[in-house]
Amino acid sequence: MTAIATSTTFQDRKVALEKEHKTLLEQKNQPQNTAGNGIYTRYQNPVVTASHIPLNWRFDFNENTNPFLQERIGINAAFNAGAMKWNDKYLLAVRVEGIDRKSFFAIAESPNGIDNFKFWAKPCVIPQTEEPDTNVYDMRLINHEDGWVYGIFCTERKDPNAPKGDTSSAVANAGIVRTKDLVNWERLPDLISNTGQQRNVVLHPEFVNGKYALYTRPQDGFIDVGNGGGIGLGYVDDMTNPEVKEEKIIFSKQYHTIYELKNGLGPAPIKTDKGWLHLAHGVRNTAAGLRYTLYMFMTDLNDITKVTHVPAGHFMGPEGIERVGDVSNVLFTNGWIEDNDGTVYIYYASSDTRMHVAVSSVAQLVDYVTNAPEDTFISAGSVNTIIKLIDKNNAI
Ligand code: M1P
Repeated sequence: MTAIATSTTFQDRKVALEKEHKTLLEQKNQPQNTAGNGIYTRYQNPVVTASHIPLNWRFDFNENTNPFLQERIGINAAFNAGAMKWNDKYLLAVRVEGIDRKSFFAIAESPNGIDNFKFWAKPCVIPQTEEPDTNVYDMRLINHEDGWVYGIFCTERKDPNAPKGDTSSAVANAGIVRTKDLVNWERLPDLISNTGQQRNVVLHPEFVNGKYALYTRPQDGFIDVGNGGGIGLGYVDDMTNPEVKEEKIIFSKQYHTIYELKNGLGPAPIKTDKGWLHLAHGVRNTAAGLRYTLYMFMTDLNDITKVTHVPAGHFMGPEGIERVGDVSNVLFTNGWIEDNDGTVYIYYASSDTRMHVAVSSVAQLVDYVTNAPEDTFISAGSVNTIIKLIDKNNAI
């Protein structure tokens, strides 16, 4: 009797699991049904979640060794994905986080950029340096003009100088891999810099005066900025010896802004006629904890250290279900794709839990960045900016 009941359970569960998974993966995504802000359109469904992870990564499908068809390996979240178009497909290098807290990378592919994301057969195998990474996350994919696709990610290891009993403190740095096929990854040495911890390091897609240009985010700890902070820029002669000797801060954190506590670059910038479009995140502290929003700015085509335009405030902030997750009130991005027709797919994660897409275009983003008013840094200035717009509208 027991054997029959178990067998029925196994088969029924298998059919139900596969059906549920297929339905989720093949669910069509639609734009949100609102007039919106004219800058971008959010889509209704998250594009990748923990439930999108293939069933054979999680379940042992051998009835003899798993008679109850239990989930043997749990996945907690799928978020903070790098992105690129590759062989006409839209790829995300997703940060997949297991219930064991370890993050790793896996490629999910969609035919249209907005739905039907399916993971490749296996997660990415990232070779180790002499000192293994305890945790890896937030890969930026950069198709560099040298012909390699680079993956720059954060590698964390336990802080060797943490006081006895401190089992949380980590040292963060930029890990670097490169590939020609997104399957075989060559590990290069970690970034060498003299400015403390590094997260949110991004490679500029073009050479600058024959050198590789790296956007950095130097600071002493996760929250403690110490002598660092801000989005920095440094140069490297050779990515196989990635030493940044000097970093210039090109975008500082600033009092009473959405990047008051810290900031960091998102994906590699997009080149436009007007300048380099940048998407970044800014963090401020609140009574409810840290709030992460996305903002944009533009740098000069001929001098990438020069910020030419910065609209005031956030470009996207957490809304609806985006506000809730493992680390609530967080939007984070490290991937976008500029399509051949100028469409821009903005991939963003909410609350360190799931991935979403918003769709815009280079024309819309350039219009936004160059025409939305800049911050005046005081309330009276904000009022003045609004009154100017009212007067302009009244004069029509
Ligand atoms: O939890 C929010 C984010 O915190 C970090 O970002 P930052 O270093 O800019 O504060 C990262 O760990 C990121 O992965 C995470 O989403």
